[in-house]
Amino acid sequence: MNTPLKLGLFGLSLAAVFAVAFGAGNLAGPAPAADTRPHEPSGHGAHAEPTASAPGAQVPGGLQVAQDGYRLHPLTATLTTQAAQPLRFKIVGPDGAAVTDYTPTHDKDLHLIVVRRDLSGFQHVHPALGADGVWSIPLQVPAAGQYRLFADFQPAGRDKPLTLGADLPAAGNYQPLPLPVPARTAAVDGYTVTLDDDLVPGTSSKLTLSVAKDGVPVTDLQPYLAAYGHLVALRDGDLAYLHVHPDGSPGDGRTPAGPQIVFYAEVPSAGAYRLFLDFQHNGVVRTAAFTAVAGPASAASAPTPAPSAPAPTPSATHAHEGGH
Ligand SMILES: [Cu+2]
Repeated sequence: MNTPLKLGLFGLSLAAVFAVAFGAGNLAGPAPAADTRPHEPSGHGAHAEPTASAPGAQVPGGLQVAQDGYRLHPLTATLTTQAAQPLRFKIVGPDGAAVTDYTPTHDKDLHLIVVRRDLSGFQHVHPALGADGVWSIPLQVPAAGQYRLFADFQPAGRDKPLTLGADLPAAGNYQPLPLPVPARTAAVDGYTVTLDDDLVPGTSSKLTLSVAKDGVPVTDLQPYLAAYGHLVALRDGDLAYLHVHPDGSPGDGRTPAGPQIVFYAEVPSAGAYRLFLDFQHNGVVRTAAFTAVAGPASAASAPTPAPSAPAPTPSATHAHEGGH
């Protein structure tokens, strides 16, 4: 590097330093490294702000084990297929201590989703919180493999919920299953659930699900988690956990008890998603699962099935403690 250029770069660096130090962006004309505007606490520069706040532009939840100072800390090393064993974990806060105070969302301090990384074996459960900040629940998974845990919670004092994710293995002979093909209907225990809308990439998508039993529309759904349904949506490929919220709540004077349940889901990209709807009828909570594709059908990854495809998909299992 020749001397004049070196000096020139040195001058530019100095200009940047001065620009930052004195907030004088015009001190040396265009100062490429200097951003005199105050930085957002999130660390995003002002330039990134408009897109970062647009729906779907944020990093989806559930992809990180730590975010915004909070960390999901499993205290159990493995899951088991043999019998229910305690699964224990804590949420460590920015102060390094286990979080013990939460703001309930959908009636619960924390929602725990457990699903195998091939999107089979879904469970949505509610662990118990100990005084020491340790969450615990007896858990058994249906088959061996690598599982993803999602903790969906809102620490007290924080203005929005957070979803952290961590992997835990269940030892054994792992037989991965292909993603079920996209479908408009899902059957569970004599119920048929129909998905009436399409996922739209990059926006908040309205999703209308209709519940029928033996072909008759169900109009007496029971409230479950402060809604007539609870929907979890995971992106195929990386298991991004979509933010989904119900439209209306039981008793608000405008939300019927079925047959339709309406949600809004923030769909970050084109591609395939697996939707899991929990709904309660006649005192039992059931889960209907769908594969849906946002954007063109070609957006869904379509891996070629193995020649000797392993057999039957164990249906999504659903474990619930009582009391709902
Ligand atoms: Cu829950």
